[in-house]
Amino acid sequence: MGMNSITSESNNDLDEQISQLMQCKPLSEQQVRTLCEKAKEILMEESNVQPVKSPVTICGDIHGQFHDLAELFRIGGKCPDTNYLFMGDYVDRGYYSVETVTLLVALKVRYPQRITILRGNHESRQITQVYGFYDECLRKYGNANVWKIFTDLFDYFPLTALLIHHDGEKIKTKSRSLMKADPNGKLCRVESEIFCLHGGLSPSIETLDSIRNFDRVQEVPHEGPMCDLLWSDPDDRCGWGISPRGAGYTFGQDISEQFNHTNNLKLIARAHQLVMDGFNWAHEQKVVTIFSAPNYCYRCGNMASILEVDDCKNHTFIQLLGEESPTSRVELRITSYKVVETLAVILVTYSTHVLVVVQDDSGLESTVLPSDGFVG
Ligand SMILES: [Mn+2]
Repeated sequence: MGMNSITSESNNDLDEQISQLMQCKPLSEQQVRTLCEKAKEILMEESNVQPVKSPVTICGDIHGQFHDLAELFRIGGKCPDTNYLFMGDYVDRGYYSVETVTLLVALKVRYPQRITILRGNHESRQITQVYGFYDECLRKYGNANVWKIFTDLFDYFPLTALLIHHDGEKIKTKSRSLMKADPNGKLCRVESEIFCLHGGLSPSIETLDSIRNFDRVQEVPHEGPMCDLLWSDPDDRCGWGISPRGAGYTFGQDISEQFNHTNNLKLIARAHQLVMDGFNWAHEQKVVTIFSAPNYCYRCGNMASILEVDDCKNHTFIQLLGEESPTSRVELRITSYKVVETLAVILVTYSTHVLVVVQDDSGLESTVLPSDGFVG
């Protein structure tokens, strides 16, 4: 008896709720309330720059397209067998914001170390009243309570994540011998690699530390650094520009290069923009956009993608077609960027919805950690 039996009982309940949600059946208001109370406890302990270990699969906008999210899990692997990092915009636009966001929050509560859910600009009281989540809650629950519960929870979602190379026990084992050779243990440090967030950079933010320092538990403001992280977009023009969205900024390659250099980053991974292939490189591969809602709004005809980052820092884009995509194309779209001869293009045909997996070297893999030389 005691803690263990309570925990396993609550896990049983959660497992039942997750399998109900997987069938696209919403929870009751009381279940949502209890779930979100637990989620708040977990999320409030996370950082504004939440550390995430590889291997992990990075996903962009979902926007209430529940059946496409279910397909994403079928192709990408179930949580917790696969670790996930979602970069926001779970709600609005699609018909199943309630089921989508409830499932992701339930997975977060059940497997807090296996899934990270960042905040997007749609995880906001103001935006969800315009673009669908509020109305959907009214329709499905008969009142706005569930909308209130979720939008209160959104204030606790972390704003960004830092994907760190995970060498776990290898490093620990190695560090003993390394400590002899190098008492400072410099070779054992964890390397920062990929900075993940929904929108983009801010003229008020130079370092990751400045992000760590502000109080994120509030509605997304109309301006300022927190707003910019959720609203900004990369642009072909240099410097900062006024965003046509009316919030955030556009930022050029010079800005991305400076930010990555200052913070020892290889790549900024972000979501927020519809891209037809599901992913899109910018700024000479300093920035990548990942969008995970195929056939966005059930009519855009775009592919979706997710990015798998493995232990060895290989990164692989998996492209997905929506279940309701107007296209039935099964042609191979090999969107390779500087695919190098040492890496195979992996072809995957799990279902009619999947086209191609491209193994893309593009610099990341060529970065070798000092510790790599000691493997084996
Ligand atoms: Mn967005």
